[in-house]
Amino acid sequence: MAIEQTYLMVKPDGVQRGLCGDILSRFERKGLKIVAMKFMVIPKGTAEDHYGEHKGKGFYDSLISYITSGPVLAMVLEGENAVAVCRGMMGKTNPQESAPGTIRGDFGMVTGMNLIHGSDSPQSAAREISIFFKPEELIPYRRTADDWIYE
Ligand code: DAT
Ligand code: MG
Repeated sequence: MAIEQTYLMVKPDGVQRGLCGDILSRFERKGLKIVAMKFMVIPKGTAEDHYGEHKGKGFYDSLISYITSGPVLAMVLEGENAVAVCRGMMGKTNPQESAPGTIRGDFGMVTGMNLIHGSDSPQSAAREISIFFKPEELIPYRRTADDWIYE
């Protein structure tokens, strides 16, 4: 299985509720490796670029206003099959349909406040990483714990 990078962000509700640590620790304990991280308020144009696939949908304006309403914790995580692994840990888009044990299933109540974003494919991941991070902000390093996470 290929090593992938994926773009994750704790959305403004997750930051405001003090859940950055809980959410990040789930990914760390799972075995994902932190490659980049940034605490930022997303400029409107960047949000429109990131969520371009949803332009024209009924929830688009409120989505842009929510995602730019306060700081987010943006990050790139790496691991085997990282895109699908992280999506599974996030749960379904609607937290009420997300299984217990997932981030949205454990912490969220409504779709418009679902705490976390994660890329939905390796292609989306590459696109989203390039929106939020410069190439030199992705830090390559050997993590000794990988010897005890992967066979
Ligand atoms: P996901 O975040 O699970 O990848 P998505 O890409 O379909 O979901 O949508 C992006 C975000 O837009 C989602 O996290 C919350 C919001 N959203 C999606 N569908 C919605 C809907 N039907 N009503 C309100 N907000 C919605
Ligand atoms: Mg999506």
